[in-house]
Formats: sequence, structure tokens, C-alpha cells
Amino acid sequence: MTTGSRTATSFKDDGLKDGDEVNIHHTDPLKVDTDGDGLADYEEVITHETNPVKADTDGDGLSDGEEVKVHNTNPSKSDSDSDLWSDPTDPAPINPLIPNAIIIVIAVTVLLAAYLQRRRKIQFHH
Ligand SMILES: [Ca+2]
Ligand SMILES: [Ca+2]
Ligand SMILES: [Ca+2]
Ligand SMILES: [Ca+2]
Repeated sequence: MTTGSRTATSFKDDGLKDGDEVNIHHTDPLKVDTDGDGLADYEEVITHETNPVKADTDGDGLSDGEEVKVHNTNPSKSDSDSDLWSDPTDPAPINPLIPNAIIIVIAVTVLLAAYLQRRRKIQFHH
């Protein structure tokens, strides 16, 4: 069992009542961050409404703390911008146009290039 200096005082200042932590949230009253995902129990329960005993609430592979503090994504949704790319695979997880719009532009460009090349060949043979 680890006994750090943080755990000694945390039950006083994590913002949740010890009784609520045990009975309602099932978190550890001696820890500020029960699941160790980088978000304090209080932030999870009150601010973000995420699961305080699960490091990755939406199961997308990014911990709740990473989503909120690093990627700015929704910790309760595996695909924050609903563009069908899950947060860890999405190059712009809070911009629904990326990468789908880029893929469409590339696809159209390739098809157009192929079409123009074919037309040029046909003209050449005439
Ligand atoms: Ca946490
Ligand atoms: Ca997550
Ligand atoms: Ca997410
Ligand atoms: Ca996405």
C-alpha cells in the first residue's frame, strides 16, 4: 500500500463528502483521484460526469485525464465530434470535417485526374 503525502490530506480537500464517496460514488475517500486517470474524483463526478472509478470512461483508449487535459475531447464519448473516427485515431478529434473532408478532397482529385488523363488519351488517339 502506498502512503504518499497527498493521500494524508486529500480526503479533506477533494470536494466530495467521505460518506458520498463510499456510498454513492464508490471512490476512495483517502484519494483525490481514485482511478489515477489524472482527473480528481470531484472533477469526474461534478464537472465532467465521468466514472470516477474507471480511468477510461468511454473505453476509447484515452484516459479521462488525457481527454480533458491533453486532447480537449469528450471523456464520455469515444467519438467526440461524431465523424466516425474514434478519438485516438482521429487526427482532429474535435473537428468533424477532419479527416473526412480531406479524404473526400483527395478522392475527388484522384478521380478527376484519372478522368482527365483518360480524356487526353482518347483525344490523342483521334
Ligand atoms: Ca479520476
Ligand atoms: Ca476515454
Ligand atoms: Ca473520448
Ligand atoms: Ca472523431
